[in-house]
Amino acid sequence: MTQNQHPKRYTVTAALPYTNGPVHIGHLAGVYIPADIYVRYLRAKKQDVIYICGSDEHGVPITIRAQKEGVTPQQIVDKYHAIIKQSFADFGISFDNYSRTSAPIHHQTASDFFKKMYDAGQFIEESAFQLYDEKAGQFLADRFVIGTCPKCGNESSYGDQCEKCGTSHNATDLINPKSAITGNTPSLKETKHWYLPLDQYQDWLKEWILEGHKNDWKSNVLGQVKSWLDDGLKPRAVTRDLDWGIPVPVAGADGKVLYVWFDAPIGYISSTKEWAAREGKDWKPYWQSPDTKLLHFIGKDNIVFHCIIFPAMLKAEGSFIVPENVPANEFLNLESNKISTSKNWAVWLHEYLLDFPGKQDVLRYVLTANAPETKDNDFTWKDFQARNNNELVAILGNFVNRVMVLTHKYYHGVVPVSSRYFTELDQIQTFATQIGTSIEHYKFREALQELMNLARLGNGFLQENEPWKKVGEQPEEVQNIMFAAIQITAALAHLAEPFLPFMSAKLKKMLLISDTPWDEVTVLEGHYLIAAGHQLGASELLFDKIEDEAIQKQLDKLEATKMQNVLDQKVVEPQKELITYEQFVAMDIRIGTIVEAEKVAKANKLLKLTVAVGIDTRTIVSGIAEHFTPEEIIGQQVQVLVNLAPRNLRGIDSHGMILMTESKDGKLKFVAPQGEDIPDGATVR
Ligand code: B3M
Ligand code: ZN
Repeated sequence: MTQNQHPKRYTVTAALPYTNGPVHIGHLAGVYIPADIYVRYLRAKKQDVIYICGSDEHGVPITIRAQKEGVTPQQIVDKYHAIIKQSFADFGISFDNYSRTSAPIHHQTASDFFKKMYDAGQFIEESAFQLYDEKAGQFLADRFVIGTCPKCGNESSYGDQCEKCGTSHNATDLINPKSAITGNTPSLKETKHWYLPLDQYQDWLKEWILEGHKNDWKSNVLGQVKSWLDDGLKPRAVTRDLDWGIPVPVAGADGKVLYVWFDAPIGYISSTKEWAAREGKDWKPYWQSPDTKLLHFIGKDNIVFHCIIFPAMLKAEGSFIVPENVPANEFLNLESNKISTSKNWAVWLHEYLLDFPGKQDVLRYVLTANAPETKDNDFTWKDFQARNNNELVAILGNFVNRVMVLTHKYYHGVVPVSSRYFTELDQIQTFATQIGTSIEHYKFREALQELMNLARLGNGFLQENEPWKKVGEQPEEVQNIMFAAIQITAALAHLAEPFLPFMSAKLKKMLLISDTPWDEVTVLEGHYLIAAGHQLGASELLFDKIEDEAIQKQLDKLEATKMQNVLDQKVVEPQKELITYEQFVAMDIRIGTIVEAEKVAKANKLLKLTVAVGIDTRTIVSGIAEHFTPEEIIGQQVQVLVNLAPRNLRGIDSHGMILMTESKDGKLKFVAPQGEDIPDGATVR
């Protein structure tokens, strides 16, 4: 396989998000920001590039969400498609087209694709026994069934894929399968499906990826592909017995739809067609011409589909190119826990913007600086705050602000004439090249570091030359210094664009400059980014400090989510067996007052209480030490089961039991009498 060193055009795709919920920081960090940086950079390099995405509106996750919200799948996809599309736009994710797989053009494209393969005899048609939920009256495909992963033992693997080890399997491979709809153990029922004989593509895949791309694909991607190929590929069903999806376009396939992972990647092609129709272009070269570089940006759970199944489909269909790289990222965690839509453990983009309006670039920055490029990574709000305050504000913002303010102060904002060239300016070109090389190698963290190093260089330059000290005595030297500092500022405005597009636009507006191609972001003696005499615009702050309160608010929100999840999991204990009235009245429950309390040595949970129960004052050992200090419960009225046979706990005889209950969040509470004064010894019945 030859490398496309100088492709004529680029087709860049980002995974189509499922429209079963809004998008969160994990989506942005893993897929959409890296791809966005890449395409923005290519555009600045004046390359022919399209950035393609859309909503993935089929598949079981949609149906499950619809059932949960009590609405139709169509209502679900309409709702989340709108929210997702808006979030991407808000964060400057610069798709050339954002489509949806419910669009007619997609149904047509996916149907045609299947039909062409079908007509060429590329599927195996086979009746087989599949999992069936008698109670729900439907077959259980994909996420409708949960069971133990045959590969890693994860007990909550889906029917088509284990999220823990990434393995993709058939639902019937699951050990101990259960219906996600009714919880029932499914039975087996015969049904006809069409299978893609992946085994026939094994050798080709091996040569293309493991030989041809062993040096340029990321090791996490190669590792997964290798493990798949080592296990040996098997035929995979590409149709399902479901009512939500694209109908299988052949006779005798009533009630069957295309498997979502068959239709979704074709969505990249349909979205490209939609773009081409709108722009008056031809979509074909972007998918069929060997001088096109096709790239799929995805998360690690999508590797097998983009590196094995979709390429096999493209190859089988026959008229398409295959991807030249599939830069997949690992996962981003949130405050040490896995991001989860169902557990609401996420920072939702639309909610972030309500709390941090106008701060899109701060999140873009933090997510890039922390991108899970080679391993899973953690997003924490403290780190978010620190990176904003110590990096964006203190380094980048500070440099730009000093340059703007001083230029306005000394020269009314007019770029001064310079008579001296500082060799520091040579480095601007080096930075542009290094940042570009890092981006081309999908090392976005490294690229961003370099950008910040240019800002550091600017700060160092001002610090070293101290124009503010020389302004009285050496006005000409101050002009030279400020002229150079303005060049660095302009370079930052251009080179920051792929990462921080909002800041870049704002800074260009402050400098009153327009876009410059990446390769021309160079300063040499006699070649400058901003000429002497140019009038700068008004100065504004690029970033501002994020205070502790704003961060605490986010942490409190997560704490509340955690609490809610505990509550949601709490089940009311089932009723115990019936007892007789005699058994009930046999219990002697009295009101008492705790008069003394002390810790029991070497027993974390126990308190030794002295309780006045009217009849007498007695010792009771109670397991409440983790919930109360001795001091706070002295004087507390409680209910006591006084005729419980004495028990010896840690060498102390306990004469009775204090009645307790538990609050929503699991804290023990006394069942104390309310209101009126109740004397110790009063009975409870
Ligand atoms: N919708 C899976 C996901 O969101 C899937 C990606 C499709 S890309 C063609 O993780
Ligand atoms: Zn597994």
